[in-house]
Amino acid sequence: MSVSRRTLITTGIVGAGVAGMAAAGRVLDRFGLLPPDAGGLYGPGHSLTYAAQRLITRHSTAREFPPEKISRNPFANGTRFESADFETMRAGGFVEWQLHVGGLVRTPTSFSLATLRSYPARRQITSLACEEGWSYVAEWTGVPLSHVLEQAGIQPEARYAVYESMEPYWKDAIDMADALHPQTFVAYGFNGGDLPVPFGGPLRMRVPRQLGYKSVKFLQRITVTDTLEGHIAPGAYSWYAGI
Ligand SMILES: Nc1nc2c(c(=O)[nH]1)N[C@H]1C(S)=C(S)[C@@H](COP(=O)(O)O)O[C@H]1N2
Ligand SMILES: [Mo]
Repeated sequence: MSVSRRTLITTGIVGAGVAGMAAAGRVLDRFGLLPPDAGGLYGPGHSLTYAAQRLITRHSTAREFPPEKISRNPFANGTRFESADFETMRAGGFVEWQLHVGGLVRTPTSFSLATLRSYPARRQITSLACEEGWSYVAEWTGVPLSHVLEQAGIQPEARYAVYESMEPYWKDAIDMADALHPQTFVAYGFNGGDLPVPFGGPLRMRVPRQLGYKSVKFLQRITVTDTLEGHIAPGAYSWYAGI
């Protein structure tokens, strides 16, 4: 689907005044450009930002860096996750770790780390940028999320990938444009080694085109859906965090 600038102008999105916001919202929705939290905290301004970002960045890639730019002291945020079940799995080298993929897929499938590692590995040196202002550059190794989803078989109604951590609260979602984007990884490697626990090991989502909070750590479950209703509660963070 392509929306030309002319279409946007004639439908009144570009330069829309406050009165045009509701109409613009309907048009954005028709073109799949309305973020699911549009009616919430951020309102029409946020929707227009999302629409503009989507039109401009749908096919763009996050900046990749040369190896010498890898941060010497990357900062691991929120490392206080404590769970007896997690510690048991850690003691066992995470052989029991499973990534469950379900929802709008042909075959709900659970993947062990060994299975994920058996798929063609991809690497990227990208920046993880926290909304608080700090960032670091690291090399991530993993499987493109698109590959994992294709193993389970994506159904045509799919619009979102909802994903959850083993850590309570950490549940988020991306649209299919980001889920199928080649830089969106299910990552198990970090700077040449295994992904360390403080950085979300053994497995985390890596969404380099969005802010750090979308890169959920201790990834256990992905559910493909056609809506976010009933899956994602409007939170403190904006749903779309494109950079
Ligand atoms: N499970 C889980 N995932 C998480 C977080 C967290 O606290 N727990 N923090 C998020 C935020 S706000 C950021 S900025 C990044 C931080 O990644 P880092 O620990 O590699 O620095 O992870 C994101 N994913
Ligand atoms: Mo963050």
